[in-house]
Amino acid sequence: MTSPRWMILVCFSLISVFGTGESLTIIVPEISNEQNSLPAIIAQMSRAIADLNASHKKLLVQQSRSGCNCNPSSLQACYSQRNLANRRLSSCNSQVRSLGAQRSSLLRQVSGLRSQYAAVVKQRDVLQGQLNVFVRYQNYGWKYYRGSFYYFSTSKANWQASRNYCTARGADLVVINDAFENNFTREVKRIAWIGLYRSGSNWRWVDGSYLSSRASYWAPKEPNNSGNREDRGEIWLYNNIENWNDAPWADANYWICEKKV
Ligand code: 2F8
Ligand code: CA
Repeated sequence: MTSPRWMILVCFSLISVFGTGESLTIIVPEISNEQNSLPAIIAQMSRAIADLNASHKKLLVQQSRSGCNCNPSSLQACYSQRNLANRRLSSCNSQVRSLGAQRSSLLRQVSGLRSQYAAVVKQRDVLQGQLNVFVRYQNYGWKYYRGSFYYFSTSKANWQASRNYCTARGADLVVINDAFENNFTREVKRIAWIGLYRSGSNWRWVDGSYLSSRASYWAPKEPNNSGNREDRGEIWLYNNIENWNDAPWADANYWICEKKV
């Protein structure tokens, strides 16, 4: 049934039937034995042709979607486009990797800058606080010397009242830490309370520290606790480097306040 001879006959018959309209038996009388099966064969071939047409249509649709024609030059153009697209994709991938690395680096920088910013904000607040102190004590008319503002009183009071005056202004009676400060405070040129008091057998400063033998400027033979009632320190022989005396807290003296900045 599927021999070439048979196929030729079928095609010839088809041409005869569809092309000329003449009867098959007239043109090819010798294959009359196969006449009965021809309609089935024709129907089968028609279906095959219909299937092929459908596949062809499908391929055309796919081709049009892909934007490529299937002739050799179009295919070559498609390959070139594919290769170009691949190169661009590869370049994009490198850029993505490079941008990823840059992003990580930038994130590290941002984190570093955040820490720096926090540190700068802290410094700014410290400086702002110091500036506020400066403005405040300048406005009080206090004198600035080596990191502190000083107030030299113009009236007299006992040791505690003198101290209260200072603490009410955010300061305290002066703590004399070294020779510079000793010389600066002697310039008061008056007997004046300082922030020194007896605590049992020790002398202490109002900041809680104990009097150091390396920075003590007692006048000769002082402190002597004269009359057994001298428990506070004062600038006394102010013309001398060693000028302090112990005196009763209730005495009325000038005083010196200090505010560290
Ligand atoms: O001679 C030193 C002596 O002088 C005065 O007492 C007489 C002082 N008194 C007062 O300042 C109140 C003593 O402290 C001082 O030791
Ligand atoms: Ca004394």
